[in-house]
Amino acid sequence: MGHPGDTIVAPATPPGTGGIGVVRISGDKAEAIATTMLGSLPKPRYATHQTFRDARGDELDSGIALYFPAPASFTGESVLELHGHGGPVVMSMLVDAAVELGARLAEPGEFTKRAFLNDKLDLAQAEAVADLITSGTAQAARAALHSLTGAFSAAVDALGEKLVRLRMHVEAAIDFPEEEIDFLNDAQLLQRVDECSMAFEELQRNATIGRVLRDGYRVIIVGKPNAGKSSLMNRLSGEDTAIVTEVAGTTRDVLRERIDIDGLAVELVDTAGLREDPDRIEEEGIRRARKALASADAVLWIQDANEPLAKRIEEDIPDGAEIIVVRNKIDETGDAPGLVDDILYLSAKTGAGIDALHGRLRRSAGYRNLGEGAFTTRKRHIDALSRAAAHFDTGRKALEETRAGELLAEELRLAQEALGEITGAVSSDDLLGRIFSEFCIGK
Ligand SMILES: Nc1nc2c(ncn2[C@@H]2O[C@H](COP(=O)(O)OP(=O)(O)OP(=O)(O)O)[C@@H](O)[C@H]2O)c(=O)[nH]1
Ligand SMILES: [Mg+2]
Repeated sequence: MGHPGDTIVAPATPPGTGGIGVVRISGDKAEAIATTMLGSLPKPRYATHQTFRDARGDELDSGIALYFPAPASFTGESVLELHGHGGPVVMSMLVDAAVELGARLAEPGEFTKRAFLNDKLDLAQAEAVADLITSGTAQAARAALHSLTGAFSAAVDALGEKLVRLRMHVEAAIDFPEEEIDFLNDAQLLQRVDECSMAFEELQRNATIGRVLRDGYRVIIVGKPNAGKSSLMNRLSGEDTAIVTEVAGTTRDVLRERIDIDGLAVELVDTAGLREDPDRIEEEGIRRARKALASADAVLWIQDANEPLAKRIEEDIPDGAEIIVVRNKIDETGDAPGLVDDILYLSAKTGAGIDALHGRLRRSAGYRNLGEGAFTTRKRHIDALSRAAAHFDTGRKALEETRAGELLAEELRLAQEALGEITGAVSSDDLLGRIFSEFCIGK
């Protein structure tokens, strides 16, 4: 990454032709570049129609110029936006002119990074900028926007706040035993512990849904050769992506397809049939199938309904991934389509029972619980949150089992640190400041 003092420039609109193309310049030199390229500095935050010129005064384009003096801009630095005609040549001439005047080409994400460094956005919000831009469904876009406007960060901060209060309480008990109050037996303390527990659970639940909104719900189709895995993949995606034959062992690689079930983004993965005596190629396919399984949110375990019901899957299914048993080929057996005793009866061939499968997938994705307030999250956030929760649980046990206040305080500190990684916000001076101002200890 470059020096933060640099002035950076880049097209803000995608490459190619379009009605309008925007070049954005951010940094100390934005003002001087604006003055040279426009002839005068535009009134801040007003759209001004102007001719864009290079350092020698040659005309490059004309359009709307917008100037945002620091710190009231996206990056927190002075920003100049040139809205010109959207052609690649015009764009590169504008960028070259800015470079000639002392700017350098921006690195990927550098505008947003600067916004973070200048406290315009926290880390989770900065990530949401990218998630909003790349969102695959309208639902995901709305959720990313909520993260961008701080809904997720606020939830993380609210949990962090609860942890801080609990820790202040515990540390007071440790540091000032002469206060004659048994803090560790205090009903208020135990209540705070419970509140934190519940807040962790709720945030973890919502964050998991948020991860699915962003990445899509990963559904892995597994089963014996010829059960109809590839047929189901094609039926669900409406495409003929996977080869279907009556030969057992047709699929030998992992096939992925993105589908949209009423706004729920699903990444569907077809795999090689799992069996005992595969040939060399199939063996590699099975190895890949097992690897794909490790990242599953849900597993569709396809069985041929002509065969007896198998009840135990031998593969390793990751924690938390739901197994949905599917009995396929009911057009041959005459079973009724739909969900019976949590087993899904369908026919990939005729499409009977596919609606029920959609509903079942939405249910296991927790999709029906998505309120207006849903936000997007990333694996990084989920991981940090799980680490924070693990520290909290360890601390809680230490309190419950051995009344070990010191251990609880230390685990709470580690939990906060892990949470702070999400928004990029933790500082222990900050914590000390709060302890003394709120508790007035040492008066
Ligand atoms: N009657 C009937 N046949 C089906 C159905 N689904 C799949 N088949 C047939 O079953 C055979 C195997 O289907 P595939 O989709 O290739 O099965 P697969 O599980 O992907 O098989 P491998 O890739 O070899 O592991 C083909 O001949 C399909 O036409 C169904 O719902 N009804
Ligand atoms: Mg197949």
